[in-house]
Amino acid sequence: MDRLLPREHPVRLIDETGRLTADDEFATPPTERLLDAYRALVRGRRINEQANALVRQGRLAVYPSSHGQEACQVAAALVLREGDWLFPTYRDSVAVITRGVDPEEALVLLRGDWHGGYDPHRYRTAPQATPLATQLLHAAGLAHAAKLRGEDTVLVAMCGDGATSEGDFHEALNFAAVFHLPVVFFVQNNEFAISVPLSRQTAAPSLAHKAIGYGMPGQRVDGNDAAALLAVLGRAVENARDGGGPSLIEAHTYRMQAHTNADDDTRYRERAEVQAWVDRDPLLRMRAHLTQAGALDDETERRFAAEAEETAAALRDAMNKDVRPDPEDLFRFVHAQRSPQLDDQWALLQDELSREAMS
Ligand SMILES: Cc1ncc(C[n+]2csc(CCOP(=O)(O)OP(=O)(O)O)c2C)c(N)n1
Ligand SMILES: [Mg+2]
Repeated sequence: MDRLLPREHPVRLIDETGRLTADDEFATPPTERLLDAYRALVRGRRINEQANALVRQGRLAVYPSSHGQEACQVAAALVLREGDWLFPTYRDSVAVITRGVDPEEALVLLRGDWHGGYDPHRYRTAPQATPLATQLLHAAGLAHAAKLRGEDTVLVAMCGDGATSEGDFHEALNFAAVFHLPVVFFVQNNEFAISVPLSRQTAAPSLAHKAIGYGMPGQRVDGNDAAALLAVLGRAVENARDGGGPSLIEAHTYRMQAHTNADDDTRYRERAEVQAWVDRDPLLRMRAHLTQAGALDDETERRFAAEAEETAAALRDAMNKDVRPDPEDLFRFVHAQRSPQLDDQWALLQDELSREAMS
């Protein structure tokens, strides 16, 4: 039974100064892989900055930033194979983009488009869920289907600390455990659900401790250590692929910015607390490690920065285009046949459009 319990301290492979810390159970991923992760971290950070700027310019309606959580974001995507599935939340745009979705396609929803901008089947990435924990049930359902079909598919289903209080979280984990499904439930514990701190969310010793109650293994990992995340998530994914069933991974990280631009976090947390996490920045930690290891020179650093800048510029150009949404699209793709109520609304819209055309 002990094998289902998480460790007392989160798994960590690189400390805050960039030095390796030996671990009996988890090996540090090869330097090449860490370099890939660093490249994705640099791009992810730049995307977060650009999206925040686009909100201030009125080009995006809202952006839930993953600034400070980029190690979780890139690791969740990098541990999956092409045929696997990712189930992200509204905060996981960087994970979606690291998975291969074009940044414009990932963010277009936040500009006010009426639907998600990418094809979930093409990228094997579900739409980013806003209703908390619903995506965990969808993931369990898809995993069940894949298992019945004998497919070699593993799923990473993401959620926040707050989402673990939802009934859907319980149902998804219970179902996945009973049916022994290949799902890795990945909780980014960033200490807050909007203004509600973790201490008001659970009385459990940790969120990963919940796993034993479902009969699956739980593990805790330093959420700002990309190497540890790749090792722990990677092991959980391969275990699921080998028929080992689901697991629950809790990453300990921190939401460095407000919940979204619509939130004022100075009303519920001290600046000193936020400041303390600056030293634990996942990007700086990986940079320090790779530099100490002699794997990152100025030239590579410049190349990564230039790539990230290109991504940001493309995103800016795309979002600065004025689009005129077609209101008739609202009726086109949801129902094959319109209900009488929708017929009435359609008539109302046609009336408005014809009057607008005349004016
Ligand atoms: C079912 C449901 N209830 C309430 C909300 C409103 N809401 C949006 S985000 C949020 C906080 C979620 O916190 P957490 O799960 O920790 O994720 P984080 O935003 O920190 O990434 C809440 C309560 C929602 N989106 N869905
Ligand atoms: Mg949270």
